[in-house]
Amino acid sequence: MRREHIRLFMRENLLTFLTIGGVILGIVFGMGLREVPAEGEKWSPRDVSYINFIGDTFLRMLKALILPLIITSLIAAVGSLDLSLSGKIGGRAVLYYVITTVMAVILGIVLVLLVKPGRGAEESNGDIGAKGEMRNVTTADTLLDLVRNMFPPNLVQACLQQYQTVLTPPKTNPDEPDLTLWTVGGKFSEGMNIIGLVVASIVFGIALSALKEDAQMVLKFFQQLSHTVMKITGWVIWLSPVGVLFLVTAKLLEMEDLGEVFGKLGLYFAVVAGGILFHGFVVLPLLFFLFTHKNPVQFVANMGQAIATAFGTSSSSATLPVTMQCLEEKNHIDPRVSRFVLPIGATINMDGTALYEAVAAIFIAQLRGLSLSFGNILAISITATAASIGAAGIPQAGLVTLVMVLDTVGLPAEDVSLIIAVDWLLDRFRTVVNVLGDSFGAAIVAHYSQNELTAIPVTEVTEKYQKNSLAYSAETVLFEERL
Ligand code: 7O9
Repeated sequence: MRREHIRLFMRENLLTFLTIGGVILGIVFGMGLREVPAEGEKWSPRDVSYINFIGDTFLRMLKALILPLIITSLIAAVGSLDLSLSGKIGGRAVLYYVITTVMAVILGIVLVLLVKPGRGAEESNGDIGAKGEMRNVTTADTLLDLVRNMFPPNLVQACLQQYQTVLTPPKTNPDEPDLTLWTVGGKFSEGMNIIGLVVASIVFGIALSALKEDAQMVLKFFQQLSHTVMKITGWVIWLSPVGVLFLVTAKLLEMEDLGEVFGKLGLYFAVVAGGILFHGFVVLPLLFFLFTHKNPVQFVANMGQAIATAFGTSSSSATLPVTMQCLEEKNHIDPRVSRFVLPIGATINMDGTALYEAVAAIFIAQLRGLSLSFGNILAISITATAASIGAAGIPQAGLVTLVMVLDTVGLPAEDVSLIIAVDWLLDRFRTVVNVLGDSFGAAIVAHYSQNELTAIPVTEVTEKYQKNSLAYSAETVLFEERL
């Protein structure tokens, strides 16, 4: 009886175990292989690129799914709801995003002020790479770019490029320190304009739902397309154990000095990692339990596949297809909610990133011996929240958003280099919690929207969902009968 129970459990979660095993093996191999080259030497970039090859191929497949997935899911989900209900669901999601992001930032700030990792820490001398480029941005321009990118003039171009304000120094004084005196221009730079595509897909979905029967075929088309993408996701997911293994191994081989993570920057690392994990694995599960009265441990366990993929890829957008699969197939969240709120969450809800940016800015200020007023700390919290919301809409985000936060307290962009040595590892933790935050959000919103959702007619999307949960309960019943 017991054995049967365990076997069924193992079979259902085989892939998750394998993927978590892949992450662990990746760490073991990475650490082990680092010792192979002679003392003081390391693996050549070419060797690392061969090891990374398999992981990179897996990542490419996941990334290929993002564009079709977000467009079709948003259109299908919003199109199958009426305007007022999608407004309510969207509103609830955004409310959740803002509240949890602010909670994450406050948690981070409290921790960094209590622990003071910057007092007494030595300065590390990481490489100052992007220095020259990072200097010429102002926070105002960056936020305006975000809004501009919401309304792309050309939707095909939006799949490839996003708009970026560029500042050029006055000819008379190329070293002019005051950026407001620089000439303002603009250009399109590499990278999908995700905010623009999300907005356009939502508008398209609203139009479909407004047209009702007149657009039934188009709606059905997008719903079926969205299923098709999820089908492919189901195949790609089987590659994740091997994919994450090689991604993690290659990353560990590529890193200069692991000593720095646990040495000079150790306390900083501990504050960020501790804060992020506490938020994702204690605060959010508690909120989930308070709001839904469901078991958060089971919920998180069901997201295992997505968590392992997030850690392996350090990209919540590449993990999005997996997150959606876990939410719908394992946690049985209504696809009309998950397909609507998950792409939005992946774009604007980054609790881990917000916490990280606030802690990083205060850590650097402590390191520099700068004393921060309450006003400074408030400014940091607001910019860190805004930066995490806007990150996906800002060309070449990543460190630029941290530069914005540093800017609020007058710290120079170059200071980013002080923490770059541990960023690659913290990124993985941030990504895990960003993905968890989106998932809890979808579940809480689905819980509050249950009654309204059952009131509207079943469409293709719901049909599949109900089939799934039927199949699930049938299996459970069968299993219980066997007992
Ligand atoms: C982390 F909606 C989607 F899936 F289509 C989507 C596509 C792209 C959503 C977001 C993006 C995107 O470009 N995001 C992005 C995220 C861009 C720049 C920076 C970041 C921040 O990433 C996190 C971090 O570094 O803290 C983290 N790596 O969650 O992926």
